[in-house]
Amino acid sequence: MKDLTPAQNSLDPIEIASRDEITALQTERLRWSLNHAYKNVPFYRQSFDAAGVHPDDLSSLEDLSKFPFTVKTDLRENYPFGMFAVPRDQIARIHASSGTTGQPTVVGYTQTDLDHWGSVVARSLRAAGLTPGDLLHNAYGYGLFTGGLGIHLGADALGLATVPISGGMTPRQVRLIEDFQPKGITVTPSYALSILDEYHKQGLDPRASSLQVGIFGAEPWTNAMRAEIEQAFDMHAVDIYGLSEVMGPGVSMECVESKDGLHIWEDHFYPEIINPETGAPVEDGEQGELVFTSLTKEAFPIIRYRTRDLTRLLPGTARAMRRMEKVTGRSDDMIILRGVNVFPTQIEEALMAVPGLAPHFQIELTRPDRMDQMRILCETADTSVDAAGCAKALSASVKQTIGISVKVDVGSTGSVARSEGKAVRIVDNRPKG
Ligand code: DLL
Repeated sequence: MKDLTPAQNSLDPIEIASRDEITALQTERLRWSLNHAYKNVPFYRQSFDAAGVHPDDLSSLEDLSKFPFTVKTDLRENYPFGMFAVPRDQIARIHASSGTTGQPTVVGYTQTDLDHWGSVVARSLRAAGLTPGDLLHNAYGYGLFTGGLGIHLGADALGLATVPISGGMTPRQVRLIEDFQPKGITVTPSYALSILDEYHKQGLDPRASSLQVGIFGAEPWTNAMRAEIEQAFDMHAVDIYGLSEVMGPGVSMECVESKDGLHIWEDHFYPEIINPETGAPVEDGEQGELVFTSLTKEAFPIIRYRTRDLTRLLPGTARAMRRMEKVTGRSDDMIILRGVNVFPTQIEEALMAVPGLAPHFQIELTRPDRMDQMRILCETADTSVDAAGCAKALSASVKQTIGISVKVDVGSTGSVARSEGKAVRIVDNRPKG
């Protein structure tokens, strides 16, 4: 793999600023953001008043913990535009979450917000080793989802040439990578695996492709998966994180030269980690739920938003701004099986360690005889593999490393449902209620 480390002089000054400079900028911006939300969004006025706090109560960053949290249902209850802090005619873009679990969450951006979004995504793409003039194959979905259009904004801002292919039509994805010779690909890790399958189906060698870096996010994925993808494509694989409520992709990004977690672009997004049970902030380095406050957003300021993503904060390395560790999972995706907490990423890690298994999997939950049961559906990498042996090896490894008994069904190649965007890892067939 080629060394893609960006030139130090191509970085934004804030990427190499001192901690004091970052703190000073954050404090000033946080004060602005709290005031902006309080003055212009009735929801925040009510929630601050109810908690007995006022934006003027903030004199240092630590004071933020006095302010109330915002959760997904708050956004749903203000559907569609109730959380906007600017008049409708100043909104330049709308995005929304898919709403598979309820009412969609609608977010808005002013032109200035879009410019900021473009700049943090540009910074992220540069951290992945892309430079002006490079060709980018953007296979995140275009539409209400922030993935496709968010990456596109940043690619424009950095001066890349974008192939806006979006997700789906996998044979065409392979054909265009082969014909256009992009240097980078932006895609969910699970859809990258579908593209990889298609390479093999067409009898093409993915290691011979032009791709030098893949920028993967929008769903949890493990370092074991990184190793698999890097090996399969002979390219770097780096992690990009974000969520629509906070902006979209580009809230944090892993650097290609260090691959040691994701630097949060702290000049725009202020992170905290809290204990998910008590809501109390925890020290850097401790695991908990990630909470974000926007520092510059005009249309949709967001104060102490509980992401439900579990991670921890670490000091800066390749950049001055702090890192978040690769997300273990969402608290909503945590399965409690007979008292043991399990995340799909743990199953992914166990599965990737069994030779002969393909990296595709789904977890089915059922409740026979009022006892929760987990079944892992996965598949062999090719026809020569001993499926029964692999099933035994995976269930033994899950028992040993996670401490739970699971059923494993190893089907033939192609038997597990494929993703064209975010993978559906858990199929919950337990009785409702
Ligand atoms: O998934 C934004 C995005 C698009 C990020 C493209 C990266 C690349 P939402 O649809 O609002 O936005 O979903 C946000 O996805 O709270 C996490 O649970 C999960 N997620 C996003 N990136 C990562 C990642 C986009 N790198 C939700 N690792 C978040 C783990 C991620 N989970």
